[in-house]
Amino acid sequence: MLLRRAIAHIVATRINGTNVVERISSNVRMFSNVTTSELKNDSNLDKPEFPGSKSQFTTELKFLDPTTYDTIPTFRVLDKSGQHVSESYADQLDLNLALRFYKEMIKLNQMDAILYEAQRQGRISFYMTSYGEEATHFGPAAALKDDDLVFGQYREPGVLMWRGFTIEQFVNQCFGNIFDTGKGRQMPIHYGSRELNYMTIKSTLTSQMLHAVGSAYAFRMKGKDQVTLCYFGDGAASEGDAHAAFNFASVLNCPVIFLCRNNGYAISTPVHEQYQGDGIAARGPALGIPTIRVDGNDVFACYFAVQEARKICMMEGRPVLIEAMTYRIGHHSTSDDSSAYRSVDEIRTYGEKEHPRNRIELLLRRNNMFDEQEHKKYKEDIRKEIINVVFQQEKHNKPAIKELFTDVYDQMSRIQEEQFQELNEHLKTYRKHYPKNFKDF
Ligand SMILES: Cc1ncc(C[n+]2csc(CCOP(=O)(O)OP(=O)(O)O)c2C)c(N)n1
Ligand SMILES: [Mg+2]
Repeated sequence: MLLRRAIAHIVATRINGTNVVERISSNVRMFSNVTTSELKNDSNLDKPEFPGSKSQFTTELKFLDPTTYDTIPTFRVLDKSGQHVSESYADQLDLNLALRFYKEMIKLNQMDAILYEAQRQGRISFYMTSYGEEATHFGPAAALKDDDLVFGQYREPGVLMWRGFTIEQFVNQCFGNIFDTGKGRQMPIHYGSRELNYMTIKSTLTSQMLHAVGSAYAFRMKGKDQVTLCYFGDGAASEGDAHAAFNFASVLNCPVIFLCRNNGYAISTPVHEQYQGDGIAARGPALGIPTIRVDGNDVFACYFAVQEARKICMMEGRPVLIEAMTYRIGHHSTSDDSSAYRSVDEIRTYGEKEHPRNRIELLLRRNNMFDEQEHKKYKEDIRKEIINVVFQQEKHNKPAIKELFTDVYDQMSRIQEEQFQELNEHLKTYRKHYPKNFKDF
C-alpha cells in the first residue's frame, strides 16, 4: 500500500512541483529498506490509511448498536441527603462556600418570586424563574475566574448574582428604566454586564454558542489565561448551530466550556421527544471533546466539574462539554402554563426531593453550620430589600424613545430616519395608550 502511495506521489510530483518532491523523497526513504514480503506480513501496515482515519480494518459486518453500550455515568459528590458519596471529595468540601451557595440560592429564589409576581401584576412584561436549577449557576460561577467570559442562554442569572450584579441592576433591566444599560430595548431577563464579563443575553436559541466559540478562539490567539463558559439548554442543543459550535471549538482547540442545563424540557417538549441516544453528553466524544455528565442538582459536583474543565481548557487547549442533569421546576416563562403538559406530581417530586438548596441545607445541618433563625431572618430581609428596590426603581422614567434609533449605528440610516418619523406620527395619534413615564423624543 505504501508502495502504491509512493507511486501516486511520484505522479503527483510531476504535476505539482518541487514541494511535493521533497515530501515524496522522504516517504521513499522511509520504507526503502523494507522488503515486499515484510510489507505483506506486517499487520500494522494493513490499517486504513484514509485521511484522518484512526480506525482498524475488520471483516465482521456489524452495525454499532447504541443500546449495547454503557451510558455515560453521572458524577456527583453529595447525595440527596447531603451525605458525601465521594470519599475523594469528602475533605475538599468547603463549608463556608456551601454557606454562600445556600444564601445565594435563597436570594435568587426570592428575586424570582417577587419579579414573577411583578409580571403577574402587570408591572413588567415578562419573566423567567430558575427554580431547581440554582446549582448549575452557582457551582460553575464559583469555579471560574472573574475575568472568564460567560455566555448565558437566559436562565442563568445566578452567575451574574454571584459576580456582584445588584438587585437594583436586575430590577432596572426588567423594568427597562433609564438606568437599564440596555436602555429598555430588550425584554426582561436579557441581562448583560461588561464589567462582570457576562455577555448580554440574546434568546435566539444557540446563537450564543457560536459567539462563545469565537470569543474562546480570540483568547487562544492572544494567549490569554481566560476561558469562556457557554450555557445552553437541552432544547437549544437541537439547533444545527450547536453542532457547528462543538465542531469549530474542537477543531480550532478553543478553551470553551460548554455547559448544558438539561432540565428535562424545552418549553413543553420533553427530552424524550428531543433526542434518542445517551443525551447531550454522548455528542462530545464523537467530536473529540472531553466530556462529563454531572448531577446538576449537586452544586459541588457542578463546582468541581467546572474547576477541572477549566484546567483541561487551559492546559490542553481544548473545549470541554458538561451535561448537568437537573429539572425546571417553574413554568418555562410567564407566557407558559406547564400544567398543560406535565403532572403536578412530577413537579412535586423534583421540587421536594431533588432541590439543590435542600441538599446544601442538609450538608450544613449535618455539620452544625445551619442556624435556622439566621436563615429565616436572611430570607425575610432579602425579600423586603427586593420589594423596596422594585418600588423605588419602577418609579423611574423609561429611556427616551428616540434612542431606539439613535443608539444603534454611529449615525441614523435613511431607513431609521423614516421609521423614526413613522413612529412620531403614530405617537401623535396614540400617545395615550403608552406608558406616561417615557420621554417622547
Ligand atoms: C432560534 C429560536 N427558536 C425558538 C425559540 C423559542 N424558544 C424560546 S425558549 C425555547 C425552549 C428552549 O429550551 P431549552 O434550550 O431546553 O432551555 P430551557 O428553557 O429549558 O432552559 C424555545 C423553543 C427561540 N427563542 N429561538
Ligand atoms: Mg430545557
